[in-house]
Amino acid sequence: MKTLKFAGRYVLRHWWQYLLGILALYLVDQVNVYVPEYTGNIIDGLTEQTLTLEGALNIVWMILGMGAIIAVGRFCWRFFIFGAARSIEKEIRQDMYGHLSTLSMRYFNQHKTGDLMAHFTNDLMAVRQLLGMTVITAFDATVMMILVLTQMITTVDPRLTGVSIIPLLVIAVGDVFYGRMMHKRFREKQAAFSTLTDQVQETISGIRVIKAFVQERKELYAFAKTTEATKEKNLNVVRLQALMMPLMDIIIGCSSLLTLLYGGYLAIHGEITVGQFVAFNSYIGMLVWPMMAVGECITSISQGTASLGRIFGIFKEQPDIVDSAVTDHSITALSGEVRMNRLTFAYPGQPDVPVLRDISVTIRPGETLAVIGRTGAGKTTIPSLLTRLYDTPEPGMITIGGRDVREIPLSVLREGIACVPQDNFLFSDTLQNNIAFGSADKSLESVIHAAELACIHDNIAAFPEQYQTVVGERGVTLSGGQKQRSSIARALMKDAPILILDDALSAVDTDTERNILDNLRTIRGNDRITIIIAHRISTIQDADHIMVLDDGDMVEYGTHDELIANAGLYKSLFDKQQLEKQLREEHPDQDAEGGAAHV
Ligand code: TTP
Ligand code: MG
Repeated sequence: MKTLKFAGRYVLRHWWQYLLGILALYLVDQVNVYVPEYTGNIIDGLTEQTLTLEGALNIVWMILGMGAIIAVGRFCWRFFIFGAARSIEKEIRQDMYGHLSTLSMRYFNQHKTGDLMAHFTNDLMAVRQLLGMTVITAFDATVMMILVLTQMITTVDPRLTGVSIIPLLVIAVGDVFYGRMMHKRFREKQAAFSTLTDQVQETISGIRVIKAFVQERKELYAFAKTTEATKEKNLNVVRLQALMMPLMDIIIGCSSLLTLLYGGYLAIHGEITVGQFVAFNSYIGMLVWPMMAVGECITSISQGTASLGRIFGIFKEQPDIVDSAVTDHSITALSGEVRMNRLTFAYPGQPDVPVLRDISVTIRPGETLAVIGRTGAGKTTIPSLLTRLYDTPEPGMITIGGRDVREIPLSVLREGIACVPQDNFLFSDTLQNNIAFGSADKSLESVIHAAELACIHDNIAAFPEQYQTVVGERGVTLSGGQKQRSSIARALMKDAPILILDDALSAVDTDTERNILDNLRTIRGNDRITIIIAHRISTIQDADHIMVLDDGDMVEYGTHDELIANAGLYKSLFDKQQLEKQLREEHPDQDAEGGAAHV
């Protein structure tokens, strides 16, 4: 019911288009049914030799006029109703996109990208079909059926009408069953097709792995199986269609035969004229389509409403993380210290597995906090909570300038934090646009300045198209380290009070790393906060505070010297990485890159 109300909101906005379209449709139908009557009049006039040339010409003009009205009318109903359906499709798509982007990470983690994409393609198409073609078909079929039957009964003969429509009723009833069977086969066909596209997509994105493991042949066999299955499902649809057409012809044939026999009998006995007989045959032809349309409408309505339901499902979904009653809109910028107060957090859906336990730290403006720990220790979870991709279970667990993050307007919070995420993502766009992505100032000078600070300028300057180089799927592929540094430049462009680098230097060699860190120290000054997450001690040893995380617990906290003196996990990591460094220096040929020694 709510789904219908949801669709109704969009339809009502276009009510006048529907009204004009339906009026045009009605006009076309009304005129259409008179054409056989006039043709019949000519024939009767000819047989009874009562037709004068002038009378014949009048009728011809009438028929021509009707033809013109039909043509204009057909254009109009298409124009108005299809136009409305396309507009509604666009509006729903736009609203859906807007709504989807407000939803929280939880929603995106729970839904597959492919499913979300299907809402924008298949489901919207079914809705457009429902609001366009199905509206037309349902209205047209009903009106046509009523008008033609009335014409047959009033202008020809009720008995003949009764006899000749019996076979046509079989079409209407049979069509419902046909529709059901077709629906099932059609769904199977669609499912097979989406498996096929999934497979192609996965093979293309995984092509490096397939080649490296020499699995091309195996993939080809697997693909052959899928294409075979798809062909089979397609043929299932075609077979049913192929069966249907001749059956339909037979039934229509029966109807014509009955008309011929009984109608001929009536004509011979003078109960109807020859003209009426001819007109009646035309009417029978006009009834076939409405009968067939019944099944079509039922299928399309069931598909369309199902799709509408799925789309409505997205709109029902409420974003979890929004500005609320506690939000203080007088806060317009981030300032002050960042504090974590006994921070404990578990991801939604796994409340019994806290990934952070009882973490308390304070970072004052001008300071740098480093976070180090094994993979899965909970490091990335800290920036996710700071930027409110997820909310802390209790207020006060994370405060900035003494205010809980929930009290800070979401846009102020996120604009005030520049984050280089671990899975640095570049859009299929130019490097200039990628680096300037989050900032109002998109000038090339500023972009170059940020790129210089992130030590990526020299690489970019060496590309033939420099900052206009398109990266991503349609452009050049950057190395892991180049990507990381471009993402750092993007974050530096924002010049935010809080900067977070999540494992953002892991693919950068140690010399470049040093340069970037020196640059950071210079530009961050003594009023901004920097949080660096890393695996490599060389990245973080100069930080003001170092937090060592182990399986969600803060096992050590202090400066580099304090932690070394502490002789705990940090010291053992340090010793291990020193040893690896020594080994590399003794055998430089084995690892020329000086890559990250992972904890
Ligand atoms: P992270 O905080 O992502 O771990 P990390 O950043 O320390 O690891 P890495 O060095 O590899 O980047 O995850 C901590 C734990 O939380 C981990 O066990 C996985 C779990 N987790 C979820 O359950 N759901 C999620 O959405 C994420 C991101 C993590
Ligand atoms: Mg991480």
